[in-house]
Amino acid sequence: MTVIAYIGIGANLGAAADTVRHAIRQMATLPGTSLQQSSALYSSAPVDAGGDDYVNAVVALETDMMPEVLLSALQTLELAHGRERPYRNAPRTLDLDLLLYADQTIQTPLLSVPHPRMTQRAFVLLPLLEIAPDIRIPGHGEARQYLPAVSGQEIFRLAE
Ligand code: PH2
Ligand code: MG
Ligand code: MG
Repeated sequence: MTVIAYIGIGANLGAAADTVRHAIRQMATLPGTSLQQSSALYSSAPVDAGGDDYVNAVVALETDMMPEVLLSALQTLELAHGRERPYRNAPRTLDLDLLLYADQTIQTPLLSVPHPRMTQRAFVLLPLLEIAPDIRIPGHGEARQYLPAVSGQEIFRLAE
């Protein structure tokens, strides 16, 4: 059995756009997984964080991996790109967040799905709605209804 999982990608250290593109290609080759959709790349100032502007994107993966297994595969990719965690929301070479896993709500010490802050962040909502305009967020209803609340967050779609 496969499910659709949405992954939020972020980077603001090093060659961020190249890293995001590379990570998308790598996710497409994870076991039991195919890349279903991929948003454009977007640029925005750090939200609740410091450092350079971020490059963000969202992809839809079709996968047979269980959520914890997928999370661990994403963390392995982060580490392969030199991810360090010196303090909360520190600038990062690569951040891969499991936003949505099918229509499931998951609450464990390791994993919170839907991602708790995803409705408050333009850098998640815009790329997500680009590839899934009608998506619903379990416990929150239609994702698109949260757009007006984030319209003050400046975000740019990068050229291909
Ligand atoms: N990620 C954060 C904190 N702030 N800001 C932007 N623009 N993009 C991000 O991906 C981001 C952030 C923590 O993961
Ligand atoms: Mg994040
Ligand atoms: Mg993260």
